[in-house]
Amino acid sequence: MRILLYNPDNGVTRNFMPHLWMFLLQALTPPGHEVLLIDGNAQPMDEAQIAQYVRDQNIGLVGIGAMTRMIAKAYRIADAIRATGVPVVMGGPHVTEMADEALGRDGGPRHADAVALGEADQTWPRIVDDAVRGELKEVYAPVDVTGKDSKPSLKPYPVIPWDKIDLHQFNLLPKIVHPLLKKVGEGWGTFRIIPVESGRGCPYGCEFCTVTGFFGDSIRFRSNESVVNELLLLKARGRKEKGQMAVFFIDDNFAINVKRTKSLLKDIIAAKAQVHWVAQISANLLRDEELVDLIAASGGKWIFIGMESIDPANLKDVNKGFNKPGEYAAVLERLAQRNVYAITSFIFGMDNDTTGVAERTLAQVRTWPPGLPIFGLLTPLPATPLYKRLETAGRLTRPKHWQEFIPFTMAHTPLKMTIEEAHAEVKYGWAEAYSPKSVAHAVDSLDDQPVGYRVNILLARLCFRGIYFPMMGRFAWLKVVGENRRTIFKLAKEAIFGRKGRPGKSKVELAYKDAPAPEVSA
Ligand code: B12
Ligand code: SF4
Repeated sequence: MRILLYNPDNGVTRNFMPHLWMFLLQALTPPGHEVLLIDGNAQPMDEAQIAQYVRDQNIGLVGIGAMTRMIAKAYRIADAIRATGVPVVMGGPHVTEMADEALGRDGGPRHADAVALGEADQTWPRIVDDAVRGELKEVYAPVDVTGKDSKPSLKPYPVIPWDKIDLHQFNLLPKIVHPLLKKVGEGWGTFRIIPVESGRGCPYGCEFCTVTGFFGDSIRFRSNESVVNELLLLKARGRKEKGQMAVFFIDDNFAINVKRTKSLLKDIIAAKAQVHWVAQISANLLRDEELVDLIAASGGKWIFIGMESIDPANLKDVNKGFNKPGEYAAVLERLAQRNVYAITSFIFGMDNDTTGVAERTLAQVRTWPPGLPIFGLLTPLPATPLYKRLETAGRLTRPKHWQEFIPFTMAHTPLKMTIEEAHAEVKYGWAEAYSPKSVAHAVDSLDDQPVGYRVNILLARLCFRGIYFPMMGRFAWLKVVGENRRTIFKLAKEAIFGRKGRPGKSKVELAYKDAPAPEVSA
């Protein structure tokens, strides 16, 4: 049977990396089937086009996965496919919580023939077998033989054949920057970020987060060997294609078990499996100097930190009191000393936020090492404790906000400002943090660093801008380049003609001088 796995586009901007679930389910598909993948972010298709594709390719089963914010698009696509007579199975965090909605059991229209609840590693082969026999059930739940909810172990973990998968749709480099990058160094033909998981689960239970409910609070890890082998495969492919192959460890909290993370990072270094990587780690776990040394030595470049707020009262409200705003600066300095920088994520519209929260936050951000601040609005995702609290308090203004997804728009009333004021705060945050002046400031603050680091922060800033300000088309990119031309020309000049004086080696490079460096340094 030919199976299509489809992930809808997010409707705002191009995703910077493919979705792991598609490659994972492809690897877990029983032999004898052909699995095709379409990521709507890389290959946009409307309902008519996808229906035509399904007919032309003689597809027998379609699997669709989506987060809450893409679910309306996912349902429209599913409806178009089902109209061709091909069955659709849906999975992922949204339909796990809202299975009745997908199956039309809540009084609304039906969008899916079957729904896979939770982690589908073990149920997917069953779904495929049932589809072949034409006996799809409505609901597939991961349960053990006694019927109890069971979470798949990540040992063993399937080999995802990254050396063979067609990745051309995921090259992140716009052609316009190729001349500049060629000057930066060898190996800049392509730049891809590949999702890799080393573990699942987070016990922290922040009020707005789906993860603790979805993956459970029992943390599961892959073996170090399995992760290292995956990195070696990716590294070999990057080298073969003379391109950059970076990794996003998509674990919700990559250092949730610090001892195990250190052991993994040491094994990566020992196996010379370093690639440049990004991971999500909560600030409280970054107090450990040895961990941060190992992050840098194993190729860690960017750490995503869910700071959420600089106000302890807000953090306590959302059950994230383990975040201590007083230590944010020290954490970021500790990383920056090792040339590791942070993606700092903030949420506005929290219950203790008042107008001016964006400027108050930015005033702190400006005193930190340069990074990539991002701003969002508190969003009640289905089945989270936050959703239940706001529903009980009668504060939801759009209880089914996902049915009409509007980017950066609140679905409940904040306590100390209006919805419009909260929207204005997010807009201000993005506009200020990514203004040409702020971009130039971030690049200049790395004046003592090699040009590669400075180009790195420039490109990252320009790309991240696109999370809020749509930058899909060529014109939008040209406009951004035009606005930042001074900084771009300055760096281009530096890359071509060089600069006086070379910065010395950082403390970490000296400490780990015997550790092999990542293949190509950014
Ligand atoms: C990586 C990631 C991203 C990436 C993008 C996605 C990508 N390209 O991978 C980035 C960093 C861009 C991102 C951004 C956002 N993310 Co995000 N992200 C994740 C993260 C950390 C990992 C996803 C992953 O690969 N997991 C591992 C795979 C194996 O798990 P999985 O995707 O759930 O798939 C399994 C099952 O769900 C199931 N399954 C999934 N799909 C399908 C389909 C079929 C047919 C079947 C049978 C089964 C199935 O089988 C898989 C194997 O068991 C998750 C949290 C998490 N741990 O999952 C959050 C998560 C998915 N993100 C979330 C959110 C809210 C966001 C943002 C909206 C945040 C924000 N406020 O801006 C943005 C929006 C992104 C966008 N622009 O569209 C929420 C979604 C909650 C929800 N109800 O939708 C999650 C769960 C985190 C959370 N805090 O709650 N995210
Ligand atoms: S630490 Fe992150 S993954 Fe864990 S519950 Fe909180 S927001 Fe979710």
